[in-house]
Amino acid sequence: MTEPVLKAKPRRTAPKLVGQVRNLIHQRDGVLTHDLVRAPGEFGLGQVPAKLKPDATTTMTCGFCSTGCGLNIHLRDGQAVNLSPATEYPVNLGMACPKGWEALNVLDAPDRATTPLLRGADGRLSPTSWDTAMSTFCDRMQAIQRQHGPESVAFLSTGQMPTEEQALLGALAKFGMGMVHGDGNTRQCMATAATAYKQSFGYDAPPFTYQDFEESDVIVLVGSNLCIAHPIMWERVLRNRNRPKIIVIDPRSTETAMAASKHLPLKPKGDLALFYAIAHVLARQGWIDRDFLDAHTTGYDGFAQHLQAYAPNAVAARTGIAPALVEEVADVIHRGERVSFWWTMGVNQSYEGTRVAQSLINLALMTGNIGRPGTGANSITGQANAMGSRLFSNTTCLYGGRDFENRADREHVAGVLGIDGARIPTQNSLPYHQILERVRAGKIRGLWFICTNPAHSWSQQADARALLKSLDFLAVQDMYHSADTAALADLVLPAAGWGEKEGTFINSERRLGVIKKVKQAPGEALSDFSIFRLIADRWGCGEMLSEWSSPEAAFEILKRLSVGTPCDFSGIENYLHLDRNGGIQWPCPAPAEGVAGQRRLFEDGRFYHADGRARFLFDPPTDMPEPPDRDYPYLLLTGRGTASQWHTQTRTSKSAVLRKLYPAGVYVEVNPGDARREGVRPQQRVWVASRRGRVAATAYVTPTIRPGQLFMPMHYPETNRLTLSHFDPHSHQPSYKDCAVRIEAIRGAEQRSPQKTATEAPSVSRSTYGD
Ligand SMILES: Nc1nc2c(c(=O)[nH]1)N[C@H]1C(S)=C(S)[C@@H](COP(=O)(O)OP(=O)(O)OC[C@H]3O[C@@H](n4cnc5c(=O)[nH]c(N)nc54)[C@H](O)[C@@H]3O)O[C@H]1N2
Ligand SMILES: Nc1nc2c(c(=O)[nH]1)N[C@H]1C(S)=C(S)[C@@H](COP(=O)(O)OP(=O)(O)OC[C@H]3O[C@@H](n4cnc5c(=O)[nH]c(N)nc54)[C@H](O)[C@@H]3O)O[C@H]1N2
Ligand code: SF4
Ligand SMILES: [Mo]
Repeated sequence: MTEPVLKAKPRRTAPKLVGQVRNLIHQRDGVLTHDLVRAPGEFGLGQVPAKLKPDATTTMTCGFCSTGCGLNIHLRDGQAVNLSPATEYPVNLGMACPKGWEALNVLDAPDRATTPLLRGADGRLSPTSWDTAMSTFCDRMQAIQRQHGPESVAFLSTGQMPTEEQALLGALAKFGMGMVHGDGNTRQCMATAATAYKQSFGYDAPPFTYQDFEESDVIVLVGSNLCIAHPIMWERVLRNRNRPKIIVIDPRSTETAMAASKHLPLKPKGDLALFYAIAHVLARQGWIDRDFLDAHTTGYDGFAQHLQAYAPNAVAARTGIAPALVEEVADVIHRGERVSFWWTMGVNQSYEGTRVAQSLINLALMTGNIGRPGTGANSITGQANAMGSRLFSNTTCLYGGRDFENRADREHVAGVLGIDGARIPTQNSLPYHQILERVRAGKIRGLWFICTNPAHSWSQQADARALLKSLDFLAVQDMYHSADTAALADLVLPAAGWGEKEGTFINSERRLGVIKKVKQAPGEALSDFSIFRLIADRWGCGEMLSEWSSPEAAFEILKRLSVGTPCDFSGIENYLHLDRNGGIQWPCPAPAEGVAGQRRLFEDGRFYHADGRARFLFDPPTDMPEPPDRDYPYLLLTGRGTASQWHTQTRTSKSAVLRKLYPAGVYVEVNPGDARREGVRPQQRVWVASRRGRVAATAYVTPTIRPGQLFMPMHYPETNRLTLSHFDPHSHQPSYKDCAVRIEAIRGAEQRSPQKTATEAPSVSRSTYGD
């Protein structure tokens, strides 16, 4: 875990050269030798480096992706010294990806925020006390509200904090501080799946359990690069003993596509037409489950009518998939006994993503592939606690999937919390992009970002940054003062990260898992939970939130809030209960006895709409708002680059090990034919330009990208300078994976400036804007 020492220095005390040489050759002791000594680790760990031998271990959930692997933390004197994947944890069964292995190391970094930072009259951020930070935060936010009304300040949070912190923030901001608008980075990520499920099933409920990866005989992966984005879920696929047919639907020949039985390299955004065409064949052949449709769904007949226009040959131009291949895939789905459909950002991040997600839900419903082992219409979540934020952050819904605009829901929540119902806003929050539009209109003037880094991750960066800079007050709560958004802030609040605080996460299969404090946060950094409590006290609403005294106390409140909703987890006694069971999936109503370790939803065919039936929802495909044209002839795809990079890289760039596993600077993948035509050689520096900006990148010439398309990973700040801000009309999720660009080789001096190596560039998340 610690960085290997590569060179052993000869002892300076050696008196003579000959002694030094002898020592060099025969040295039996030294830094390196010490580092290599191993010892029985005990606690079932096998051998471990002797100097990291633990005196205790504890298990907690990983803090990066939504897989939610269990990690065994090795402790010495109560502090984490090392970790290894937990063999008994039902999610990962002893496996972890590079990020999990390095999770502790990214906590120690020179750019950790260790004190609050306040922008002074000189325009610079300087350290300040918590006391000043709190009074500044409250005074400035309150002054804006006094002048411009309660709706003039808003917050934007995250799927990467424990549910307890998300929920306390939701109560503080909306019931305490009087904010109406608050959204999160979950909008960039999961809003489409959440909306699709709500409309189709009546509740935001991914139905699967990871065991389904092992039980299917047909696995359809849509817009999901599981091998690098969810490597341990992919490992679960590899454990499947049914020799499953794996069908990958992705414009690129991704790592996952290469490992599939069949890859459909569809034209970007050809999904809706393709899934309607597959459904058309199923309907035409009578390959449907009539009994299931009659008993458990509504709207199939209208859907069947809609499908008539989507014969495979009628949509081939739009999908780029030969009709025979569509027939073949329909046949595979028909023959499969346990067919599961999985999707991730290739679906969610689309201007028509909600309907695409529902076109997959429709396929599962019409073939009766739901509620049985190895089946389902399954959205894979992204961030460690995306599911917690979807249900309990008080952003897109009132706690537990309730509705701000429903009086009974508000009164219920007020009753559970023992607060005055009038404190609960009567309207839903604006979605993220409309909050930014209100900033543009001068109506929102104070913003508070918590655990998200939009100055890198939001689309159309020049515009996004201009909006952030136009604010009267920008507060950023982050682990690292170097985070791109923190660098623009008026006030930076230093936060403890994963491993430095307590709480629970909800993973992709609805499993609640615990995280624990196994390390001291650096300097004066505080857990987000403590920061929210400090703000509550200073704002004057501490009393109202007095029951939220600790994460575990907040967990008790959440249990009460979950009662009466599909995600009822009031049967979970406490953190220890989660710990003993390797996490517990919702629902888990009280009493918990008899609740199985692995569960999927809808086994009884009852969905969450009042009539118990799932809905068929559909619309015709719409046109891409910015298709390639003469000036910008390529379509830019974006997404994850490697298993070792996390989002805006504030965390993963801090690990020397991870830095060796990915390219240091931004690159663009170009098809060999296109490269030839554009005169671009492998590794050459190129300009990639869209209508919104131009960035320099290194060309990776590769046949994994189709002609006419380019791919850039989202982990580099350059990528979102090119993307176009446009959104799904139902979910308001950004469509990050389609905009028109052009590419040209850089000529002259700049071409010769070599790319820095990974180790020379410790932080790629730093902006190169020069602002
Ligand atoms: N290593 C690593 N793992 C991660 C993350 C990370 O940053 N790094 N982030 C986590 C998070 S928050 C998320 S949301 C997930 C994302 O996980 P994924 O969604 O699997 O990752 P992406 O690469 O964004 O997108 C998946 C694929 O969509 C394809 N795609 C683009 N356009 C289309 C289209 O029109 N149709 C179809 N069918 N496919 C298309 C892209 O080519 C890409 O291969 O990963 C999680 N895991
Ligand atoms: N072009 C393009 N853009 C994309 C995507 C894409 O595919 N293409 N994907 C989108 C998706 S799916 C997502 S999820 C977003 C992710 O976008 P972001 O949320 O902006 O990305 P992160 O780098 O995860 O930012 C998290 C921030 O929180 C900080 N942090 C970490 N832990 C803690 C904590 O415990 N407390 C506090 N206070 N701070 C903490 C980190 O240092 C970091 O600055 O990006 C989106 N942007
Ligand atoms: S797969 Fe996800 S949860 Fe598992 S170790 Fe890797 S980052 Fe952590
Ligand atoms: Mo995400």
